[in-house]
Amino acid sequence: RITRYFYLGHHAIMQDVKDTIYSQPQQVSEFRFDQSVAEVFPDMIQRSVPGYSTIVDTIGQICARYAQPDSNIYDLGCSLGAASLAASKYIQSDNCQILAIDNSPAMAQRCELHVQAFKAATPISVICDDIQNIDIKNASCVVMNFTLQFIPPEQRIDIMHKIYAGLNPGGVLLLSEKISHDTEQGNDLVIDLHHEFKRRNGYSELEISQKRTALEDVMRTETFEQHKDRLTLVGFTDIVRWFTCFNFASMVVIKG
Ligand code: GEK
Repeated sequence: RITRYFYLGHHAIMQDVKDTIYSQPQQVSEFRFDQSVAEVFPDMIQRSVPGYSTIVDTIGQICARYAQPDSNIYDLGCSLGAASLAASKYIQSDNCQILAIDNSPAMAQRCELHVQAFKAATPISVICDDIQNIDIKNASCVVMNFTLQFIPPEQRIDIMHKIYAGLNPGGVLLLSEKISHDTEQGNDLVIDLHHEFKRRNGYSELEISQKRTALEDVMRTETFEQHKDRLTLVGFTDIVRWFTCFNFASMVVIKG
């Protein structure tokens, strides 16, 4: 296989490993962010999440808009650091630092390599730990790009309280999630459209159905209303849904 440049968000990575994890029939076990997933992650997320590159690049731009001088930017569930790298590329405010956190050692190790390769303008520190253990303080931006969906639902409220408390006034949470539609008919439609997106990106029926089984108990989606209610409950005053494609949404959630 010839090595080509691969795009992680808008960042060229010299690696092009195709995701074939579910291409053969298998006894499907629960999805984990292990070494085999980390190796194929850029290909996997690009072919699975509609608008991923646009979302990552725009997160960088939004971080630049809200980054306050002398503050922290958190990227919770950073995987290989796509959002951190985009933020680092665009942030102009002085003396900011980006804290990129992931509890998967395989992801955090690879993220560290990417960060070192890009010599980011705003420094990025990669931390391998669970979001539950991380203190959020003096934050102007907190990014959760498709991470909250992997946190058990009953633990989500505490994380949101922690983020709200750690954000400075005028700070933002950048939240992207796979969401369920609140009618069965509408939900079936967005799921079908997403599966067609995956087929058109080369995934077979077998890959789509085995991945779905693997994610069943690990990724628990909620409706936009459920997200909105929780965000409002913890104190956020403005939820700006700036991206939607099928069952994927990105929001800027502002602390007034
Ligand atoms: C991107 N944001 O490319 N603590 C820390 N990390 C966690 C936890 C936890 N409790 N639970 C899951 N993760 C990235 C993409 S992927 C989304 C995010 C996806 C991590 C997990 O290890 C994985 O790397 C990430 O959250 C979710 O912009 O694969 O659909």
